[in-house]
Amino acid sequence: MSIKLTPSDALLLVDVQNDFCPGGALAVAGGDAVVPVLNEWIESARQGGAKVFASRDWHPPDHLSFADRGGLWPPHCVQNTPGAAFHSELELPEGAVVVSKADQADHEAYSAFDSGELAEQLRAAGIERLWVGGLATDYCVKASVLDATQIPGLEVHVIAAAIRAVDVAPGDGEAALEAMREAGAILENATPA
Ligand code: VGL
Ligand code: ZN
Repeated sequence: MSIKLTPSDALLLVDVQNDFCPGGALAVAGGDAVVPVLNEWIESARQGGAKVFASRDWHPPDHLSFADRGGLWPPHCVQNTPGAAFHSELELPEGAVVVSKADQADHEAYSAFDSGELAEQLRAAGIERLWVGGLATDYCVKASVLDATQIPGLEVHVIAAAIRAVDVAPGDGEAALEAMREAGAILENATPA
């Protein structure tokens, strides 16, 4: 099956940043493999007049999620560093809206919906279907998808081929898929037209 995107569709690219790709500070196995898949969806969005949103993890150097502050993670996605940049092969279209998150030192935010701005932008644009891919399945993709499923009238599709998990514990990625399905998201195997 192939999907044709329309102006009432939006694509949400979650944290496709260097630090989550091989060689990065918090590398996700196969993280860069989401890029060519997402580029196809981006092209389809361009052709169909769908909106494109790209979230980014955007931490200050003293973010509370970093190990030196007792957090879970090595320093990653520090604002204005190469690790925080989008993957260089990601073909972000003109007019893509960048959503920065977790940019306050004392607040963690895995969800692209954390600030409330994204939900408002989707509402204002009359978006009825949201297509989500990116990194990482078990953190920011999951948190964003779970929040999206709470928006009345929004159909949420997770692009199966365009997500990869951190898997801090084996099975975390699988559990995240189950949680997203349980919340009403559709795990999508279709390709874009
Ligand atoms: C993420 C761990 C820490 C993510 C962000 O984007 O999934 N994971 N910060
Ligand atoms: Zn982070």
